[in-house]
Amino acid sequence: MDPLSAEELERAVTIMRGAGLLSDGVRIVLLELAEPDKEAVQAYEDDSPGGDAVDRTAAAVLRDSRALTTFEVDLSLGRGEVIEVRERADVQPAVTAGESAECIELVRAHPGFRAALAQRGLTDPGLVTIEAWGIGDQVAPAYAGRRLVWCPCWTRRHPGDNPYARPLEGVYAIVDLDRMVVLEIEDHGITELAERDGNYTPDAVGQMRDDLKALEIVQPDGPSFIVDGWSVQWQNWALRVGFTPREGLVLHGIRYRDQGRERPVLYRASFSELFVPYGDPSPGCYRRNAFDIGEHGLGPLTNSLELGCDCLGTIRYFDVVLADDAGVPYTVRNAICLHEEDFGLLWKHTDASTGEVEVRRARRLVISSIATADNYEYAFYWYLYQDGTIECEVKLTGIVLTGGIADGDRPSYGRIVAPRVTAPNHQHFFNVRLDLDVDGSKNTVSEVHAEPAPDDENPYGGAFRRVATPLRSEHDGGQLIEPLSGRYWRIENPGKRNLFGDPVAYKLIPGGNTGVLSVPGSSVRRRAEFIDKHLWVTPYAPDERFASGSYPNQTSRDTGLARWVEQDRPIEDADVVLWYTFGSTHLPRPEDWPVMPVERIGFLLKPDGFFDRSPAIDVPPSLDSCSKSVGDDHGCC
Ligand SMILES: [Cu+2]
Repeated sequence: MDPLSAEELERAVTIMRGAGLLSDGVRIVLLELAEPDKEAVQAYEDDSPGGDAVDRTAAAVLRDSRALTTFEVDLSLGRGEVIEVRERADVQPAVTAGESAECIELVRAHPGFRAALAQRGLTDPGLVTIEAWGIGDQVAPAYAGRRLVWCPCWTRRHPGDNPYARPLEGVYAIVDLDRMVVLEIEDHGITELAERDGNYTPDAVGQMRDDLKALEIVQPDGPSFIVDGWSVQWQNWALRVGFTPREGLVLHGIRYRDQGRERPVLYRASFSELFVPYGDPSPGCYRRNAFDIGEHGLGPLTNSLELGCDCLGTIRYFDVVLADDAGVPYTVRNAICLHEEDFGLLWKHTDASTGEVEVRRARRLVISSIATADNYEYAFYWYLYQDGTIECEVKLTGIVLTGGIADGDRPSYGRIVAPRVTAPNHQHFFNVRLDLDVDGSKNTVSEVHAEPAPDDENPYGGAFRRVATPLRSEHDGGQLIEPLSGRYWRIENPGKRNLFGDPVAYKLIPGGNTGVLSVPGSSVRRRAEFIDKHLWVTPYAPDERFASGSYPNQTSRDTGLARWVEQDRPIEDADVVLWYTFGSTHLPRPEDWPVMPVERIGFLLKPDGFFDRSPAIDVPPSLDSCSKSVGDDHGCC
């Protein structure tokens, strides 16, 4: 499960070159480990072969810009040969970083674009920020079948200025990436440029507040985790950290050691899509519907994290290696951060009769990675807790996307965040693929909520009960949140019983979430059907990895979850995969400018009869000798 190393990436490129697959005009869109099939992994673990070499295989997606087609390649690194090549003439793979960079310079040099700049009094195209966005399916018929992006832009006065403070409202380029030509410069008329800089560095902000005292995280005995290669142990948890160019951070084989036995919980967890539709019908916004994972991939967007800034305390970083679209490996240093955090209270009770107090502090293991998608930052966090809980959280920050607006106008579909600068309404939808194996692969998912007892059992009117309904096939698996009834989903193993004779289980508890605001039949809804439901449940299938299908770029219809579940396959007592969609409706605020303080959303996986009692009961009391009481004479603890 280890991500491909630099040597393996180079070897994969050599194999493909040797097979004549990398002729001029061919770009490597994706090159990653082809993970061994789940059954093979479980058989390998069961056999404990003691270090027998397993053939490492890789998968690549190639775009041939001359033949105008796409190839999927499977290759064996061990045997040094191509296993299979499949032509996919029906898809547009993700846009590579190389294509984006070339396209942006092409637009910058284009005479029509320079003329549009000149009309706005701009003489230095070098100061213009240009972005290459997936165009979706809202394109002129003349462009059908072409590999396209569209390019909005902004300008700055100095190279160090906030790149989004001066939108060039109304000027958009459309580029054919295969032929690498500008097809069109759209010019919807001049909107006066914003005056203010919107800069946010300490220099630009000026006086920094001066009343913050040092707050240091000290772990004099080192961290409580053990790392061996990509495998991690912490408290009773064990897992493998992974990373793919498309999904970014991936977690494998999460297990919990319970009374000497390692019990599986989650076979694989990953972000399968991140979709951001904008809710403004203006020429600068109606095409802004970004599939950040499917159209670009999180890998190339991943930050090199900085010690003491992004992550505080005793940190173990993981570097990752990716290949650019020419097949040259490059390293993202400190791409994944592993550390522990104090998390306040774990449990407490004061015995009122004796005054005896037992209190425990909570610690959590944090595994995180941060991606910059143009203006926005997405920080992805997985937390493991001492009480058996797994939490997934996304922190959204960065710069809200901006458009220009004339003095005196008020935006109908956004908010003014600075003079002549508007931030349009939008939604962020994340889909997390959770291949749960709760104490084994055969699991059943139930919808659970609470409701008042029936009248004949409810003489005092206050009785309420838990109602659980098993989801039997994929059609049942399509579920929405229902906060008022406390709906959650229970993933149980019918073959494993707890002390009380009940099937052991975990439950998926929704956190902040939202519904969809674009109307049925719209481009947004057709292309991203996975946002129609908060939960989807499918039987495990190795090639079903992405909620919006393998190739959402330029689709007219979602080819992922919504199509797969049409089979209505059985999901009871099966190796199930849960796909949880959670979103945030972002109606921007002036306080989001110039850089947005983090917004948090996520969900929990909590044991629900998985253990026979609280697994956190054996956490020892702590006495932190560094803590001190100030402002009075009372000591601590
Ligand atoms: Cu937002």
